[in-house]
Amino acid sequence: MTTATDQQQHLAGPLSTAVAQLCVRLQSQVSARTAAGFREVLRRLSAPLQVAVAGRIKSGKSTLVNALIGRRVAPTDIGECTRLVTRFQYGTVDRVEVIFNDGRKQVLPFDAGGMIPATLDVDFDEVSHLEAYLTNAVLRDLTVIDTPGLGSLDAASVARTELLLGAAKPEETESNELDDTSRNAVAGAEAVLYVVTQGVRADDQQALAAFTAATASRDAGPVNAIAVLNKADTIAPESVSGADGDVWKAASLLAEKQALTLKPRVADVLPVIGLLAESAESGGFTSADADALRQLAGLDEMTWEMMLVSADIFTTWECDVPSGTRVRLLEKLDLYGIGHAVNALREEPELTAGALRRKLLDASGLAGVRARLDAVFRARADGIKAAAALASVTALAQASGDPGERQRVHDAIEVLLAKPEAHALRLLEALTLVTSGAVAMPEDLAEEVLRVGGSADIGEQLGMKGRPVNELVAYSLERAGWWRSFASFGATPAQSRVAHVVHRAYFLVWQRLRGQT
Ligand SMILES: Nc1nc2c(ncn2[C@@H]2O[C@H](COP(=O)(O)OP(=O)(O)OP(=O)(O)O)[C@@H](O)[C@H]2O)c(=O)[nH]1
Ligand SMILES: [Mg+2]
Repeated sequence: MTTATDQQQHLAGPLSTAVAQLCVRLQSQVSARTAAGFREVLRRLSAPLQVAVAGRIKSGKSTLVNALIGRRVAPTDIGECTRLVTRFQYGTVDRVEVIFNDGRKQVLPFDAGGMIPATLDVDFDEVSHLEAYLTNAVLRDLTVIDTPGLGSLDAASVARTELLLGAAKPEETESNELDDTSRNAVAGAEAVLYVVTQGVRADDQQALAAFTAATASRDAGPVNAIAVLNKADTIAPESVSGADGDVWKAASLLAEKQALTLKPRVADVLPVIGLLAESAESGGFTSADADALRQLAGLDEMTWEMMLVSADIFTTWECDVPSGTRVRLLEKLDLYGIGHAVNALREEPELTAGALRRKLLDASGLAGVRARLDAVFRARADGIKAAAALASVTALAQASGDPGERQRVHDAIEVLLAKPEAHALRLLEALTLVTSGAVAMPEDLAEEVLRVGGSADIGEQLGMKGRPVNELVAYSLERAGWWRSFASFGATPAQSRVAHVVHRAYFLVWQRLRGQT
C-alpha cells in the first residue's frame, strides 16, 4: 500500500502533494475500480515529467531524443523500431525491455554500438512498446518518449501510439485492475516537444492536432507544448527573404512564421540542428573526425567551395581525405556542420577536438531548446503534473457509474481549488482550454491567457519584464478589472469561466506586488 509520505519524497512540489493527498484521502470513499485509477494517478504524480517527442515521420525526432539524453541510443533513419513508441526513463542499470500487448516483457540486448537494435527478433505485431532504463542524469527529472512519425502512419500505428503515450502499465498493478476507460483517463503525455521541419505542411498540422486530440481532449490534463524547427541546416537561405544568405537567420525567420501557424498550440518555435546536437552531445564526434576536418581545412579555397556544393561532390571529389571518412563526416555533421567546422578551424587552427565539438554544439541551437525545456517544463513540472493528475481524477470519477461517488470527488476537488495556493492549477486548466481550442478566444486575448498562465515570473506574466514595480502594480490592477468585466459582459459562458480565472490571476499578482512595495 502506498502512503502519502512515500509519495511525497518524489513529488514535484506543493501542488502535486496537495493532489496526492486528495487521492489518498478519497481512496477509501470510492469503488475499487476508481481506487485503482487513483493509485495509477499517484504513481504518475511521483514519476518524472513525461515529455513526448512528436512530429511528422523522419523529422528527426529520435536524433533529437539522443541529443537531449546525451547518448546515441534511439535508432534513427531505418528499421522497424523507429515505428515503436520508446519510453526513456531513469534507471540504475542500462536496460531495454520489449513490452508485449499481453503485458509480457522481454529484455532486449543493446546492439554493438550501445544502441537499441533497429530490428526485433520477435513478432512485431505483438509488441506494444519499448521501455528503456538508462543511467543518464537528465532522465532523473524527465521521462522522454520517442514516438513514430504521426503524420504518415497507418491508422493502427497511430492508434497504438496514441494509446501508449504515457499509458505504460505500472509494474505493481495487475493488468486487469485498470480497465480501458481508466487507463485512458490517466494516459497522455504531460508535455510535448513538437518537431517540425521547413514549411509546416497540412499533414504536419494534422499530426499536431491528432496528437493534441489524443492527449488533451481525453481529459488527461493539460498538454504543454514547445516546438522546434529541426534540420535548420538544410534550409536554403536564398529561399527566405531577409535572411542575407545566412542559414541561421533564415531558420529563425522561418521559425517565427511557423509559430504563427501553430498558435495557440505552441507559444513559439525554436530553430535547431538535431544532427549536430546529437553528434556533439553523444560522443559521436571523435578526435579522428576533428583530424579529418583539419585536413579539409587545409584545402585551397576553390576546391573547398566546389566540394561543399553537394553531398555527392563532397564524397566523390578527388582529395587526400579518404572517401569513407568523408561519408562518415557527412553522416555525423552534414554539409552545413562540416562547413561550419572547417571555417572555425581556418579562423583558429589551434582548436582542439574538444573545443571544436563545443563550437558544433553551440551551432546546433540545443542550448536554446534545453533552456526552453527548463523554463516551460521543468520549472513548472509541479503545476503541470498536478493539473494533469486532477484532470485524471475528474475523468475517473466521471467514468464511475455512481453519482454519490462522483459528487464526493467533485466536492473534494472544489475544496482543494478554492485555496489561493491552488489557483495556479485553475490557471493551467484555463490555459489548456484555450490552447487546445476547447474555448475559443479572440487572438489577442488567447495570447494574453498564454502569457499569464505560461510563466511563474511576474514580469513575464505581465509582458513587462524589467519594468519598475509601480508600473506592474498599475497594469495588473487594470487588467484584473478588465477581465472581470469581460467575464460579466460580452463573453460566452465558457469564455467567462476562463475570464474569471485570468481576473483572479491578475488580482493575485497585484496582491503579491503590493506586498513588495
Ligand atoms: N541535415 C540534418 N539531418 C538530420 C537532422 N536531424 C536528423 N537528421 C537526419 O534525418 C533522418 C531521420 O532522423 P530520425 O531521427 O530517425 O527521424 P525520426 O523523426 O525519428 O524518424 P521516424 O521515427 O522514422 O519518424 C536521419 O538520417 C537523421 O540523420 C538535422 O538537424 N540535420
Ligand atoms: Mg524515430
